[in-house]
Amino acid sequence: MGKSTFLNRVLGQKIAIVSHKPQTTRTRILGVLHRPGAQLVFLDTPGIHKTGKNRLNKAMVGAAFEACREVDAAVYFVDAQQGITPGDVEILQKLPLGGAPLYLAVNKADLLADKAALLPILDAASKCGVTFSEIAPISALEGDNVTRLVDLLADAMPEGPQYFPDDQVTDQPERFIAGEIVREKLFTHLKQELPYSVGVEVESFKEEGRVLHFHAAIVTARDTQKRIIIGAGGAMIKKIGTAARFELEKLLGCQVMLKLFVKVKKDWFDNPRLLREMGYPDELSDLGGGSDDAAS
Ligand SMILES: Nc1nc2c(ncn2[C@@H]2O[C@H](COP(=O)(O)OP(=O)(O)O)[C@@H](O)[C@H]2O)c(=O)[nH]1
Ligand SMILES: [Mg+2]
Repeated sequence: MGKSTFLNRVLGQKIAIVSHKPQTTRTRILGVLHRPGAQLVFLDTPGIHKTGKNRLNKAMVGAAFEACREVDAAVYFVDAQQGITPGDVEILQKLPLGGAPLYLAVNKADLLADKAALLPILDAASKCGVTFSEIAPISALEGDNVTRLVDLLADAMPEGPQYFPDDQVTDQPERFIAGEIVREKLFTHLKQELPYSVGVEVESFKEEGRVLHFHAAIVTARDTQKRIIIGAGGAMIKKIGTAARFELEKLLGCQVMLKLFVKVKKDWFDNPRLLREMGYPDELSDLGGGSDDAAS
């Protein structure tokens, strides 16, 4: 839907990983936008999707719902090619926003050949029974209308203290972001369902001189998956490692020595201890039940 793409675009810097597969984001990602005289704190969340599969999935949906309780405004994302579905309306009615204003972003407007196709979507959204403060067609990827939406959000914010120092963009430690970048490359390079059963555990993240030594374990559930991730003669893990290293060096501005290995831990995505170790807080929720994505 483009929630993470939107956050990165707003901050002008990549802090949330993105892929063409749904449910790439597994945790709540906080990003701080500094504007003269104002500070906007964004929470990017996993998409809200049908749960019931495993503990990780429930924790992901739980994180999205929990984030709603903390915010002064929320933006729900739909795809301009799909419009607002009955599943969206069902989720929207359940969001625990406590009266905080709700905005609808109709994203990927760039993919519509004819902008007139937006009109029936905007019409349907305004009649769906949910009250939106604004329905905004945007392109998170190309930036169309993004600043205008952020301006509206800024106007909706209450006065408050400065929560973060001027130079802080996120609350995620660099070592977690580094692990996320490896996970993004797994989503990019592995086919179909495999990335969903893979996690990344950062084993060490140390600067020595001007070189960053970064060791991470790719955690998977089965030996067959391990073999695919390693690939023939190690080709796949090499490709993933090279892509991750390239991006990390760009992000951190230093040389990175990256070591990746693959571990098999059966049912790690149902194991509370392993989930916690990999940075997935255990906010279980069964509130989900629709099909699409939300963000706040
Ligand atoms: N064409 C187009 N693609 C987009 C746009 N926003 C996001 N995407 C793509 O949609 C996919 C999902 O984006 P992502 O930000 O990971 O969505 P999330 O799951 O809601 O966080 C990625 O392949 C993005 O490049 C947009 O405005 N236009
Ligand atoms: Mg995301």
